[in-house]
Amino acid sequence: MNGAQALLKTLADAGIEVCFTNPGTSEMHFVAALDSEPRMRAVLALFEGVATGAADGYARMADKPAATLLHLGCGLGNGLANLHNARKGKVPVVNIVGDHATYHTQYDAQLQSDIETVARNVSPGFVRTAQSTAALCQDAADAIAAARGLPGQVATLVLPADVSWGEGGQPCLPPALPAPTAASDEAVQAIAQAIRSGEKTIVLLGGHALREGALRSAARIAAHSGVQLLAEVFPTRMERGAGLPAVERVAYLAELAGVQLAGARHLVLVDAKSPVSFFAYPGKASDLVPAGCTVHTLCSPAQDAAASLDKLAAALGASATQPPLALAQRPGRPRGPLTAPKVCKAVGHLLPENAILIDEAITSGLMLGVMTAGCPRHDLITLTGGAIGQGLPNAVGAAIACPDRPVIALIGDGTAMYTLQALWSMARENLHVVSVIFNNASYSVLNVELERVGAEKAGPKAKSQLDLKGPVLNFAQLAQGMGVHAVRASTAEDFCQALEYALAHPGPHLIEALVPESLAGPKRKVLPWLLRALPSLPPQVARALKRKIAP
Ligand SMILES: Cc1ncc(C[n+]2csc(CCOP(=O)(O)OP(=O)(O)O)c2C)c(N)n1
Ligand SMILES: [Mg+2]
Repeated sequence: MNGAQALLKTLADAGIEVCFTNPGTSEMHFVAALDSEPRMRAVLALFEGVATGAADGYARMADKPAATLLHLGCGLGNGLANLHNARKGKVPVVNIVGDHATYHTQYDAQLQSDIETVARNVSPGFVRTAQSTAALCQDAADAIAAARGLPGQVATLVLPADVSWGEGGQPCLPPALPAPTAASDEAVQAIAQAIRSGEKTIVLLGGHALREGALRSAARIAAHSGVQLLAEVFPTRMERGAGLPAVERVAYLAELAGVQLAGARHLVLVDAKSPVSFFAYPGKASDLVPAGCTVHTLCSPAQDAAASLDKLAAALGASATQPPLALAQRPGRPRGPLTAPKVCKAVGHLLPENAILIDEAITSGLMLGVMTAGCPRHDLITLTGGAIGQGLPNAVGAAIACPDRPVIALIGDGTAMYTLQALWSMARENLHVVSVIFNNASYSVLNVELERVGAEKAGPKAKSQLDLKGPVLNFAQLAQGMGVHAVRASTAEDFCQALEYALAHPGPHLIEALVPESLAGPKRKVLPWLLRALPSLPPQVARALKRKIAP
């Protein structure tokens, strides 16, 4: 066996079944070896950001890593943003980057670059360059173990061409999956005591605490002890819908998050990070924990969130409490000229059982949460690292991980253009993905941010950096050019019909929703004022306002 063949066997033996590739010459032996390993599915992406985002989406839904195959430092660089999103989401990825043959690097050929330096940013826990064919599979086993460790991470294995083509590869098995531990007795007791004090307590759920088992335990605790539950702002994967506990997410806008967290004396972190503002703004706090609030950690992302919450529930005597669950209810069928909230309403009206919903709709998705709260149960995937261009690639990976589940990806027009090539992979693999692109011809959120940051009055040059009006994109045509069935909709009736058709016909579809900006004109002007006013309003009024702006 050569190195590449042994590497593929090692990956497959470890249960890694999919490799998202964008190869070059230095990866040719790996590519050639793909046919020697029938257990490995290879999925070509036409841009590295699609390959890495697909690996991210796959692992979120399969709960195990996929591999990537990228071309040297430049290919890795192209894939970096979505590896960043995976890193922030603690998603396992075995990231394989081909390199020149070991003896070739001294010549500083055209594609020579410092791959490890690029990789360390997204792969801080594991970057290794394989040095010999004989040791390659041990390196691979170590990378697999690192990727699916506690918590999951991106592990980068750099694969020099001569290590790949050399003879004498020896497949090996990675160690067994690690078993996470539950919260310590001390942590459970201290938190139970804080909750029993009766002081206002918020339990912040993140990571695996947003899966069914943990959600139910958390909801029992909330119903029994009167604590409030919140979910982290951008979940890696959240199970929700009718029959599951409904948990409100921390708002993206720091001022709104401030309203949600106001008055808390205890904040309990369950596989979650203490909340911070997405960006810094002049004169505003970065740390969102209110003054006088003590932060407790029930369990870290390396621990078992569900078991930890069970332990806490037992300590509080809440194990048998029946928590309230989201009722089955859908919004009505929207009518009239299409708007972004009506698209969200249509999705809520029609969302099928067991769907995977990917939200990268930016300002157009403000109503998505409320509109789908009572839908049949589904998984929600969000933009964990803030690097846009995640959603369409995630949809590719999610659909490959869950071939029997419909995937609906809601994507902003600006965002869609980062990794639009994902559509081609959807067509090629015949994936049942409905991509909904909100064409509002704007980087709308940046127009909001421009008002919020208090920058100098924007002139035409500044404004032109944030609008997509000339030329207006035609996503239906772009999708058709990549082999995806696509239509444009400018009325709610047309949109609903297109969504019904797409859901009923397996395979990739794109619906281009022609919508006005959700936050434009007077709404956009008044928003910064409202946000600034929030801290001085009575809590009831502030909460009502929060629900109005971002329900
Ligand atoms: C990799 C990356 N580049 C740039 C940005 C900055 N950014 C955030 S949102 C956004 C525009 C989003 O526009 P669109 O998808 O059309 O959504 P809309 O704001 O119109 O709702 C940009 C460029 C980012 N977050 N990540
Ligand atoms: Mg837009």
